[in-house]
Amino acid sequence: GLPTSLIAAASQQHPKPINQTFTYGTAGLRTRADILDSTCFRVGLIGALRSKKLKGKTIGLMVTASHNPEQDNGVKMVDPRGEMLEATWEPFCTQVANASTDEELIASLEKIISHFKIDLSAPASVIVGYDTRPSCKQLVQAIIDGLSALGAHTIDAGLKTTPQLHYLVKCINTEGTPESYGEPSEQGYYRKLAAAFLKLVPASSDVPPLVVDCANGVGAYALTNLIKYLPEDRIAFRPMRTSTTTPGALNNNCGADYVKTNQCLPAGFEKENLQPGERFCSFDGDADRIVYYYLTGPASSKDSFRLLDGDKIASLAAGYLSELVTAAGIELELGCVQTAYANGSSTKYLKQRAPVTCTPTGVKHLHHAAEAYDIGVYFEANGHGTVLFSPSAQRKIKEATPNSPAAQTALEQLGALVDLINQTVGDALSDMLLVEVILRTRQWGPAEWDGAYEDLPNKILKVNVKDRFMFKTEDAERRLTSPPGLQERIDELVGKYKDARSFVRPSGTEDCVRVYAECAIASELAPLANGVAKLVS
Ligand code: 16G
Ligand code: ZN
Repeated sequence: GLPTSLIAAASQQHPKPINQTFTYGTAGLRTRADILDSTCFRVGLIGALRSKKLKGKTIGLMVTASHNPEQDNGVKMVDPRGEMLEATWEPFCTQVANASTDEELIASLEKIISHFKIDLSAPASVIVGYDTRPSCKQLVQAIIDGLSALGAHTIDAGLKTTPQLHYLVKCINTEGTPESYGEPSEQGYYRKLAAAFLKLVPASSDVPPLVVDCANGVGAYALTNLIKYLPEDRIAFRPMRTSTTTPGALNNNCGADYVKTNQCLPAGFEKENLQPGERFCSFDGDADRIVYYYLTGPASSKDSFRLLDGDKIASLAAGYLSELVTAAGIELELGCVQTAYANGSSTKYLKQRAPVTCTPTGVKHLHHAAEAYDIGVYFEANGHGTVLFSPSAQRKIKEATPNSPAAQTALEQLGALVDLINQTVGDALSDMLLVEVILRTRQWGPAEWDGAYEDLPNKILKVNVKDRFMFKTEDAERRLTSPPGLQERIDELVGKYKDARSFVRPSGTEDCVRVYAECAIASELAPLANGVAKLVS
């Protein structure tokens, strides 16, 4: 049975704050860092059980609160194939996190053990990574205390981006098998990405450096390291917002979320002598999201700013990949996956080229839907996304006999792309290299890329409500089923605007409801969005 006295003794060191409730949601468990200690200890316990359930396969725990403020933190679990925790475990995690006494804690663990028929004598192995937040060190110690209480083998991965941790988990579990995903080390990650990139881009070029806003987060470390593996004559970078130890700097007025939400440059960029036509991109705080942007005129003018968000990346990637598949002369179905937040113009553009699925928000939904295709391109508008190649697609790419030199080249490029693109989760570094490959190959600047379609003016508003759990959705979050009558009122309002669309959903990460609105005429956007927000509040 469980070592109950050991667990209780360890739990004394990590008391649960009273009157706090935690929920394992789309971002794992996430809240203010100063109330997260007990939760991290308990996630350590659960992590050990999850690994035991999987007969000692290594699972991952990542400590990060991504794009959220520096004083927040969170922890999420990574399954052995580098994917998000199996959803059936989420409510159990919530229960364990909320147990208010040691007896309740033990009982909630027993419940997991009996529900999932876990053999406690099985080994457990857990790898832990964390971002640059000052609270991480202490929270990681709490996790390790939880893991130790159940005797789990613990690997401290140190400072990592979220996608690097996903990569490591997958590598460890496939090491020495025919499905080996790569060398299970941070160096192995850079080597894999760099080797694939260098296969894909021509030797020399006079492309100006890519300006990278690292959000003052762990992406700054990762980019600095990655650069060592990429000769400057193949790709040059100008890293910005790399102050990872300046208190309060993380995600502050910079980063992918700031740029996407405010649809403007990171604060202060206008003083950086940035030129129209140059490529800029922003990572988020744990480097699993990326958005691009560029200027059409002086940085001081807000009208010069052009955003190339997750939807634009999806359109670029889908267009390029489908051409390669055709050129390679192989039969592979390419499909795209978006959420309701995808700009209507992007959906229209993609639908003319490939099947498109819409899923609820959250990577696990998109990832799962993308697995239905041979090549599944999934992106959230906020810049989280990747491309999945099914096992059979990977086999076809490897084993096909090319019927022309052009087909041979296309097959080689597809093979390199399988390695370049992080197959476990959206990855800012990997996605950045993918975009750079495509732009080089097409000899496009950002304006040519942007030319694919014109975004509809759009806006997301945050609305504070009494109880966000009253808001229930259907049809991939595009329609409300509750509160009763509200959807009809939204429909009526939306009907008054040209090419308008709006939806309302409860946030999975914050205590609020979000309103999305888009329409054809820019001046109508504010009245539409505010009108819907008013109906909601
Ligand atoms: C989480 C999700 C992200 C989603 C966001 C929506 C993962 C790993 N992350 O950060 O994909 O866009 O939540 O937040 O699934 P919201 O529910 O607060 O709008
Ligand atoms: Zn993130």
